[in-house]
Amino acid sequence: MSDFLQALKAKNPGEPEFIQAVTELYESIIPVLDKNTALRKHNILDRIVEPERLVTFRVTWTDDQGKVQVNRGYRIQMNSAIGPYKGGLRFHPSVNQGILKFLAFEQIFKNALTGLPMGGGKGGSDFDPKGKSDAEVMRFCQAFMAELYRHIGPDTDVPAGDIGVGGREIGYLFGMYKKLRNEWTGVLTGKGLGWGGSLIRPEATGYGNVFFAENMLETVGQTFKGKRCLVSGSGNVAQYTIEKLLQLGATPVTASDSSGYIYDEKGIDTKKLEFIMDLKNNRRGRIAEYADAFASAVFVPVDAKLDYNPLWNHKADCAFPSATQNEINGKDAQNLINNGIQLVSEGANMPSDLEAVNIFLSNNILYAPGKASNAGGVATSGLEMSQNSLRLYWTSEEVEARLKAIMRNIHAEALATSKKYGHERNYVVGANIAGFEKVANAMIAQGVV
Ligand code: NDP
Ligand code: 2IT
Repeated sequence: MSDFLQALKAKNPGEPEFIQAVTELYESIIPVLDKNTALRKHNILDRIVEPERLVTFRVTWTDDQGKVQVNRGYRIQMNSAIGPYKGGLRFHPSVNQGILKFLAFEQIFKNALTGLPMGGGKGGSDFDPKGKSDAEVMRFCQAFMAELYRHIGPDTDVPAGDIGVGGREIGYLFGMYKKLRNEWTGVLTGKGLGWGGSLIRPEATGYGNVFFAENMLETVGQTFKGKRCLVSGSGNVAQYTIEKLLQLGATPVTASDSSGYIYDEKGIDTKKLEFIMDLKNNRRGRIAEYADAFASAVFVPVDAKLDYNPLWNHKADCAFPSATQNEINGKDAQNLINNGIQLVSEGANMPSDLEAVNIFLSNNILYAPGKASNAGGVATSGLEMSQNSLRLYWTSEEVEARLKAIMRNIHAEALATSKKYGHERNYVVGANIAGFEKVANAMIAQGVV
C-alpha cells in the first residue's frame, strides 16, 4: 500500500467507507499525480482528503410520548474551491462520520463533473425516520435546523435530500431556517413546487442515471428497447429510474428495501410503479406488499446468512443499484457477469465495493460509477439554485433538456478522459480524473488556503 493510503488510514481510524472512496479515486489519479508537479508542490492530495470544516452537534427533540430524545447531527464542508458547499442530508440510523465523509468526498468530484459552480458537502443524522409520526419528523427537523442554520446559507452551503430526507423533511427544514433567519433564500434544494422548488428535481437522479446509461448503450449501437433491468431500492432514485426505463421501452423486474426485494417476472409496469410510489411515499409501507398485490411477483426477504444478495443473481441485461453503499460485493458482481449483464449504472453512491468494481472493469462491461451516473440529482439542484437566484421558474421541458445535456456532457468528458489516459471506456478512471483536475486546478489557482 502507498505511503499516502497508509497515512490516510492511520489518520482516519474507524472510517472504512471513507478510506474506500479515497482509495478508488487515488488509484485512478496516480498517472496525473506523476505527470503534474504543481499538484505535488501544492500538496493537493493531502489537502483534498481533509474536510475544510466538520461540524457535529447535539439534536434534542421530544417524541409523541413526551420523552426527550437525543441524536447526533453533522455537516461536513469538504471542499469549496469551485462553489458553495453542496450535497445532501441523510437521516438513517447507520449514519456516522466516516460514511458522511465518504459521501462528501464523492460529492466534490461529482459536483465538479456537472460543470456547475458547486463545492462538495454532506450531512445528516443517525435519526431513524422509520415508524415516526409526521409530528415527530417535524420536531426533529426543526431541532436539527436550530443548530445547522448558523453554518449554511445560499452562498455558503446548500443542503438537499438523500436517504431518509425527501420533500417532507426539506419542507420542515426550510420552514425552520426561514423562521430563524427571517429570510427567504434558496438555502436548500429539493423544495416543493410553488415555494422555490424546481420541476424535475424529484425525478432528476433516476432520470439522469438512465440518460447516462442510454449514452453508454449508444456507444455500442444499442437502445433500452426490450432490455430486462434489475433495480435495487424503492425510494426516490429507484422510483424514477424505473419510470424512465419504462418510457424508453425497457423492462424493470426488481425493486427492494431493507427487508428484501421483489422479483416480478412480467415486469414492473406503469400501474405497478404507481403502487410502489403510493406505498413508499404516502403509506410508508414495506416492499413485501408488492408481492401480495401482484401475482406475477415474489418477495425474497433478506437472509443475513447469505454472503451475496440474490437480487443480483437474476438473468438481466442492465443493473441500476439505487439503494445504498456496498450493496454489490465481489460475489454479486460475479453473479451479474455470469448472468450476462451488459451494463451497470450506479444510482446510489458507491454501491459496488472495490472488488466488485474490479470485476466489472476486468470483464469490460459498460460500468458507470455513481459520481458520474447519479450526478443528475445534484445537477438539477444546481438548476434549482439558478432559478432561485433569477427569481423565476423554468418549465419541466426546459429543466429536463438541461439535465439531459448535462448527463451527455459528463458521459462525453469521462469517455474522452479515459481515452486520453490510455484506459478507453473505463468510466471510473475517466470520471475520477476529469472531476479531480477541475477541483485541483481551482485549488492551485487560489493558493494555500
Ligand atoms: P430514499 O430514502 O428515498 O430510498 C432509499 C432506499 O434504499 C429505500 O428503499 C431503502 O429501504 C433502501 N435502503 C437504504 N438503506 C439501506 C440499507 N442499509 N440496506 C438496504 N436497503 C437500504 O433514498 P434515495 O433514493 O434518495 O437514495 C438512494 C441512494 O441514492 C443513496 O445511496 C443516495 O446517497 C443516492 N443518491 C441520491 C440522490 C438524490 O437526489 N436523492 C442523488 C444521488 C445519489 P428502507 O426504506 O427499508 O430503508
Ligand atoms: O448524493 C447526492 O448527489 C445527493 N444526495 C443530492 C445532493 C444535492 O445537493 O442535490
